Amino acid sequence: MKVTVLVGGVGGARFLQGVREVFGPTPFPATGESAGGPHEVTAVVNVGDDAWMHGVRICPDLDTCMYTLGDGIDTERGWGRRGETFHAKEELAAYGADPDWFGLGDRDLATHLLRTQMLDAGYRLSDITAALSKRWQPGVRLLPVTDDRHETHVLIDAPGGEPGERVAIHFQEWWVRHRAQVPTHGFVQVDGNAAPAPGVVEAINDADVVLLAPSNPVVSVGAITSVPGIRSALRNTTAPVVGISPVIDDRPLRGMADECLSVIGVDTTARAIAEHYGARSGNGLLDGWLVAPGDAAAADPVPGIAIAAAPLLMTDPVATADMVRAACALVGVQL
Ligand code: GDP
Ligand code: FO1
Ligand code: CA
Repeated sequence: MKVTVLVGGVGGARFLQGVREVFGPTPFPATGESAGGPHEVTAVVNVGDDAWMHGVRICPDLDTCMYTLGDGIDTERGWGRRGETFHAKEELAAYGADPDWFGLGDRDLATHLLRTQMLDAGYRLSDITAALSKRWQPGVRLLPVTDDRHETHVLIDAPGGEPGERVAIHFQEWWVRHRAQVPTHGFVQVDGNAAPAPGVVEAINDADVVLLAPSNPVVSVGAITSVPGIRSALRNTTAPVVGISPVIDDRPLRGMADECLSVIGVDTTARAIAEHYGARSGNGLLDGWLVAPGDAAAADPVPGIAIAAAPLLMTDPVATADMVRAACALVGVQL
């Protein structure tokens, strides 16, 4: 079976642990031999968070997926390497180098240095991700949604500006430096001409099921679907598309998804997010939507979207595997 999952960082990575638990590991990078099992899991990963800082390319969601699946993640923080130190960051700050608000770890820096060298040598981000994954053996095919720049910027009130004057800052500056606590008006991608990376559209077209991880609907899933060609692939695939709510009891589990949703005028409820994604039978993306037990969406479903309830806490890969099974069952996919 071919399973394709749209993912962001922490929520996406934890969900992929459950997907791998159900379907077994997919060798990545491919070995050329038929070493894999009967299933192939492909993750289409958000690159909207990516940034250049201190001369290196940082890809937080790709790295969060790679480190989580490769057992190198700091599980407390959810991002970055376990056993991390921050000497390089402190030295940079001592020179007064900007930005000084981003937690660039020493171990993590090795990943960014290698990625940057490979980019300078002309390799594509998708090839580089495969090369870095040789070390981490994630057991899931990790594909950046695009090899092109597709960074999310955030429209905020211009600091010290005239009333109504706005500036766009990088998503990382908004998220990490301002903790999303500044008057915010919208999200934009820096380049409208990004193309899907090789294999991404095929992974959606040829899938037996497409899963939208319980990732941030705006700056993770939304940034993925804003790459030209992705929305139409999702709308046209013969595979059912099923999403898992990142909201339980009208609250995101961690992170600031509620801040992102309120900027685009969507309530932090599972039903409002399903409505935002929309039904594939209309103009939207979903055939099915998995919500937490007792969620009001189960009693008041969105027309065209099948809804079921299941425990949605990703406490460990085994519990998460049950979520994956429930999502597949909801859209009639037999495992
Ligand atoms: P980020 O890129 O690191 O922000 O991570 P993602 O976009 O992949 O996922 C963030 C979302 O994951 C948040 O909106 C959380 O609500 C959601 N999330 C985190 N843990 C859980 C969980 O255990 N269950 C569910 N259903 N959602 C979760
Ligand atoms: N998130 C933070 O809140 N503070 C940080 O200093 C920080 C550093 C960082 C370094 C590498 C990396 O891969 C991720 C990092 N993150 C940090 C997470 C990153 O900002 C993510 O993009 C957000 O969590 C949203 O997905
Ligand atoms: Ca992210």
